[in-house]
Amino acid sequence: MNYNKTAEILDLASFNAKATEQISNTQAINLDEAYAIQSISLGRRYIRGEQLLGLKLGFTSKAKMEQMGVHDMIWGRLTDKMFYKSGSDLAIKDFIHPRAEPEIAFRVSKDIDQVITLENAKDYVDGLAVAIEVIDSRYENFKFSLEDVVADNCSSAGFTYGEWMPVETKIQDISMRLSFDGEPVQEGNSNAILGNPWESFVNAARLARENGEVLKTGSIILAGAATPAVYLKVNQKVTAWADGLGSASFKTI
Ligand code: OOG
Ligand code: MG
Repeated sequence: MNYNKTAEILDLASFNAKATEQISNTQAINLDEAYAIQSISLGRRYIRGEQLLGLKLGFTSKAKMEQMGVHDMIWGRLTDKMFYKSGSDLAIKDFIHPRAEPEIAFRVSKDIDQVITLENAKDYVDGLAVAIEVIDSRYENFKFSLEDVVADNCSSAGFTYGEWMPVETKIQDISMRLSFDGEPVQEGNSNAILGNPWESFVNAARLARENGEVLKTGSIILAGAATPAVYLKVNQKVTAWADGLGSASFKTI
């Protein structure tokens, strides 16, 4: 397996918004190799001037695992190029086959340099927000194995979040919804995310630590979708809402 070549193929597929073949169709790939490829492909983004903004977890809900036919939690990196301010336009032509999913975002309040537990997690967060993640697999037909999707930075392509709410805001057992033009297209409960979305934050901190990434002050963590993702088309107002957190939106053009 040529890690650099595979990372280049995936990075260019993203850069040019043109799908590529699943790696596992032609080559054996294990999870360690997949994370190595993800890291190299992100290195190409940093060279182009992109900056790391945070991490996202994937497949933290059964709904997502079932939708995509995979079985394990994964993590990927978010950069400033993927960030859309809530209320802004998102151009479908910049993506291959984008889908949106409702999420919860955490903002890190101080560098995380030790093990985080559910008991002390709030000491490291100064904001919670409802978020929309836009995922866009670089693989044809949005089909992949767990290793394929990890190498592809877990389909990370875009995200937005609403207003930051205080860390004491309730995020367990709250209703969440994704709407297109005011019509609900997915509804769920935040406990679909690992039984408690704070578990996602604890896991993100652990995974970052295990992989030598420091979660710096101001980093954004996306907890993983509570519901399946839905394909986007042009000319839609896409809104995520979570009870007590408010809403976030963008318009597709
Ligand atoms: C992989 C990304 C999964 C989530 O929230 O579960 C993810 C994919 O479904 O393409 O972001
Ligand atoms: Mg997601």
